[in-house]
Amino acid sequence: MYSLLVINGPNLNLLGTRQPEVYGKTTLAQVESLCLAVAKNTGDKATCMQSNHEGTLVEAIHDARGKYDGIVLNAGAYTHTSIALMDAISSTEIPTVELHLSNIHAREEFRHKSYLASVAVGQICGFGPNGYKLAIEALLHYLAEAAK
Ligand code: CA2
Repeated sequence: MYSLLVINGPNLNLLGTRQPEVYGKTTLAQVESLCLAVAKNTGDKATCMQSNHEGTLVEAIHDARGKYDGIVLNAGAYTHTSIALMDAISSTEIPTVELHLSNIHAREEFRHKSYLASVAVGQICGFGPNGYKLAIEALLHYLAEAAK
């Protein structure tokens, strides 16, 4: 059984309540329920958290060491700005999948740059809430392969 931490960053608490044309109608609570169900279905465990604060996200990644086998991270806009989050991921060495609801490469130029991509095991974007399912499945597969 693997323990996964699903982290959502700034403004993702607003999911389903604003800009449905960009981010859809699914709420964060529904996304988190999906994550718990996907992990439970494979006999694994997911824990979800959200914060609008960069330092809280950095500390959540630090605290994940020894507690979680992998992280699914939608860092929101910090993806495009945060060397601190990049350093947190690389220093904890916990396999991390970078996740975005929207296809960041098909949006504004400033969203094309991700500081997290170089330290993540991979990036999933553009599939809406189903991306969380894909990210958990990819991470579980990665962990199982790494354990062989
Ligand atoms: O597509 C994604 O998941 C993003 O990480 C979402 C971030 C954005 O800055 C990234 O470039 C891509 C923004 C999250 C804002 O979430 C909202 C949800 C509902 C209403 C307003 C904002």
